Amino acid sequence: MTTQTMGRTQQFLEEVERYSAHNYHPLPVVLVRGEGSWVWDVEGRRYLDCLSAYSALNQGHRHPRIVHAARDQLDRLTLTSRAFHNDRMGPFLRLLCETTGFEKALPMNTGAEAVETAIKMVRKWGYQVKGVPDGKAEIIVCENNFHGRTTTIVGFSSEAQYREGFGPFTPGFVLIPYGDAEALEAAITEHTVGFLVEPLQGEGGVVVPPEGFLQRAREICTHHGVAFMADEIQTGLGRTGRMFCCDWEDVRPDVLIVGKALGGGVYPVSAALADAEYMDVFRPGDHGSTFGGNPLGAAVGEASLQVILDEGLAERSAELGAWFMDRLRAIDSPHVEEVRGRGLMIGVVVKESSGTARPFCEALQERGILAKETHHQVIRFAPPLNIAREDLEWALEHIEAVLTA
Ligand code: IF1
Repeated sequence: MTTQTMGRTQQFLEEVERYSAHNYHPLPVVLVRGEGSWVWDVEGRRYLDCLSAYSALNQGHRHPRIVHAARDQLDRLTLTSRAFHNDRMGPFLRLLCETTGFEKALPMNTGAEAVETAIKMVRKWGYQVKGVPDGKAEIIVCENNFHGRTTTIVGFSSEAQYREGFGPFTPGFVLIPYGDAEALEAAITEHTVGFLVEPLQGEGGVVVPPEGFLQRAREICTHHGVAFMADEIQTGLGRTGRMFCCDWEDVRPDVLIVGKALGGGVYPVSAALADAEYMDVFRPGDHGSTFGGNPLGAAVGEASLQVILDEGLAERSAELGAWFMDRLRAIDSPHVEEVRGRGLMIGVVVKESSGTARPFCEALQERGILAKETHHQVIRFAPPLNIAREDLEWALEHIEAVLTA
């Protein structure tokens, strides 16, 4: 980029440098418009979005049906709080329960809030239903997990940077290696109330667990009366080629946590779902949030879910993802250790000898492709699930050029 074309970008970068907390290290691109799988920056350059806001844009940027639902609701009613009812929450939760096969849903806003909701629900279930002594509940989690950024959640992260300086942390969490069912069984005590797991680890570097791990963990949880809590905030809603990633092993969790694409990239919408045995531990006033279940979010959530169902985005992710992964694996690159993932949740692992993933992401940006590294070595590819095959064909030319440079 020449200096003058950097003029407007530079101006925005300097403003953000001055006024924003430095809690991210974004690529130096300033986006102004999004449409489907494409975004444009202040210089008028076009990029293919291969991050989808960490899988919150499964339906692509500004899907017309979702934008219409939001615009329509904006002209009617946007927020009531849960002190009163509104006419959108019921239909949304009904569709969500029918789609996921759970009896009840508790609507929240961000993924972390839905994870916290699940933690509180399972702890209270542990005390009231399972009979664990008060204050003794334990929840088992995995190394390399990512479940959000609250102090309770980062307290059970294995990533030093996510914990540094934020203690003291919430007790009652036990770490086991990801994918190790025997370690899960060994970690269970009479105080264990839940096992919280991503069925495929996203931030952990697009890590697919060993075949059968989810099924084995399900059996172990059933046997010991431990709630199987699936965090499908990133892997859910079609991203891995099935409606939910647990579906790959026909596993039904006891608690399902969803977010990100549930809001269709238009509004934050999340939820924790479970059958009455768990959900009914909540009594009026136990838990909630100002915006949870608001009519605007509910209208957007309903449209977002309907688009995924009507456009068969899970099936499309499976078909397109398998093809894309094959093409990525066919690239004869001296830098690639491995290509892994499921559906359109793909990680290209860069060899340590080739440095880190960041320079490859920067080279891709130069060629009009936005991808983000995770954990130094992995280039994450997660485009919208309705991306056109020809757009991926176009991207493959550039990805090959970058990976064979
Ligand atoms: C950031 C990571 C991804 C998630 C899973 C819960 C949440 C997330 C499996 C919390 C959120 C986001 C958060 C965002 C970047 C992104 C991310 F790199 F941080 F880890 F996707 F991998 N469970 N992930 O992936 O949902 O509260 O954010 O709505 O914090 O940097 P949230």
